[in-house]
Amino acid sequence: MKIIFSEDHELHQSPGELFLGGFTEAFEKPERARLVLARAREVGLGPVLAPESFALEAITRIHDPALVELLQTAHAQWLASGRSGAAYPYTWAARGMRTDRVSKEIDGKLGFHSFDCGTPITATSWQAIKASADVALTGAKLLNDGEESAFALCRPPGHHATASQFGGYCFLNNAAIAAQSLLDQGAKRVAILDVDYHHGNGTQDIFYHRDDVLFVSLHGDPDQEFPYMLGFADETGAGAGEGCNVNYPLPWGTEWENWSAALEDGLQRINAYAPDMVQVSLGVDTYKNDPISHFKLEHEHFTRMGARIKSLNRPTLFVMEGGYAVAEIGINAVNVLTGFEAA
Ligand code: Q9C
Ligand code: ZN
Repeated sequence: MKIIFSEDHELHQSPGELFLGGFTEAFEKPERARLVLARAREVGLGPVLAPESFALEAITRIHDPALVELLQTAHAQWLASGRSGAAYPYTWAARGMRTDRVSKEIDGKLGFHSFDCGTPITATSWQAIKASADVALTGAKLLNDGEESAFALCRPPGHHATASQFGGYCFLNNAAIAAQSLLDQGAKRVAILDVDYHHGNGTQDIFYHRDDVLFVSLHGDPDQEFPYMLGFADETGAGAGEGCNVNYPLPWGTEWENWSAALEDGLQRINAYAPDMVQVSLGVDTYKNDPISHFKLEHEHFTRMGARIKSLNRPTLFVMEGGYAVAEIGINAVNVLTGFEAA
């Protein structure tokens, strides 16, 4: 399986995040992608390719141009307003406040285009964000050119980002951008299977009213888990997209037995949809030792996950999302890919 990877991911490094009542080291850090790449090389998964550079139009097929511009200019505006360090949003349009206008001040813009405080923008973040989208787009192009599978080793991740808002360590929705690219290159239907521990609220929201993308997500019950305000089972799509959104919220402590039962149901839904292409939003924060998550999957379960995804028998693009048990992220992520290839 070809691997698409850019060293430019290193250019995004969060100075830290709020956690357990203090400001601590960020969980989403460059070492994650380094270790996934090292493990892929160690097992000889396949050749490592640099991404092509795509025009911003591929991104604005999904995202609000105002978000794309803010991601490029936010840090300079932050410095111009007299601050140092990274640009952190900290205030949002809560109920009763105005969402029909955007402040001219950087703090107002950051709040308008984000939904959490854990996703800071540094002076060089944009280069990493753009490279991550290019990695996903290059993967989509490989599938379109006839590859049976590819691994887009994206960082920063993407599935929490909506059309107009960043958050959850995500800035641009790499998976949504890639799926749109597949559709624009001729696919009629794309299924996205999101196995990250957290609900892919951005991907769901982007495609919620559409029937050309089926979104299937297994994740921590939002009654217990980030992002708390989306990802419930009664969210089934709307309008033309009714029936094209499938959520499996699962409780803290979920082990392989119940996780894989939900996966089997999701695979059936994908088969019934008969997609031309499949994408997997590959987060491995379902691992038992993940420091911010509460599922109980073990190394071997990631291998079995990959084998079951192979049963869909469709061209498949894996797009890297979360996973914060850094010492074991390489084994877990690459186990999915070798499990897929061996099945
Ligand atoms: N500070 C992804 O896995 N909040 N994003 C965690 C701990 C945000 C996870 C709380 C979690 C976002 C791509
Ligand atoms: Zn996650």
